[in-house]
Amino acid sequence: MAAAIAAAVVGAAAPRPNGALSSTAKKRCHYVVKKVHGKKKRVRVCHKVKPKPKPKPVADLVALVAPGPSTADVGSALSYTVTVLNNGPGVALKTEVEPAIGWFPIDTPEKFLPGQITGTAGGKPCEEPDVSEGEATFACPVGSLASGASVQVTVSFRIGRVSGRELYVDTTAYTDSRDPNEHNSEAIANATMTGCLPSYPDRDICIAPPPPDLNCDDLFPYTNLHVNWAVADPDPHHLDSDHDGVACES
Ligand SMILES: [Ca+2]
Ligand SMILES: [Ca+2]
Repeated sequence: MAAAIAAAVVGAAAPRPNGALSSTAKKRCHYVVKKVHGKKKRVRVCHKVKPKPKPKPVADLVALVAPGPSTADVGSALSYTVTVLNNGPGVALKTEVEPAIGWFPIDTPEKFLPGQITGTAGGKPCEEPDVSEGEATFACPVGSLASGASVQVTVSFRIGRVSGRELYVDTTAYTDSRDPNEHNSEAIANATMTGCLPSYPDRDICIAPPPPDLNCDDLFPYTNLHVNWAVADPDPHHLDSDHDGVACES
């Protein structure tokens, strides 16, 4: 704890570097006897006292996803709506809703452009999605949400011609306030993909029929985990050129 001889600042808060006085800085002062130029003098010594942080409001955010389709065609467009409600009792400060869509509802990287996955929260656009590990996540800032208030979050995307066989939209609401129940802050919707080619039954991968005629680079641009997988005739995408029943050999 820094102590300062207060000859120049007695009775006033210390000026901040920018010249403004701190509204929160408080001082606790007392007098001590010190020798100044050989003479004993009473000198006022002050210590800064940090204000106690205000307790955070308590706000129970609840995420509810509207029932969506239980199946979805590979290559089709989908939209999900999630309602985030503040069950109070206090205000939900800096509320943010984060939808995660998995896995890989996209085509090739060149086709993964802004706009392919979009979201809005209370009518305002969400941030651009971040794609990794087969999941697209993005943040939708909401701001303060009063007790009893709710906001609608809409997520829209197109399932790529390659996807998982199970799709999920996992939406979680966060707040800077204290949420006493984090379990109900998350809502998940699932759909099973339909229209997958039976020639490619491996690894829970769903591939749509041509056109276009896809190659291995199109299918798994972000990872090399999906090499050497099974192919059955008629192999509409011609992924097994040597006809040994294995596609995309490593
Ligand atoms: Ca909650
Ligand atoms: Ca082969």
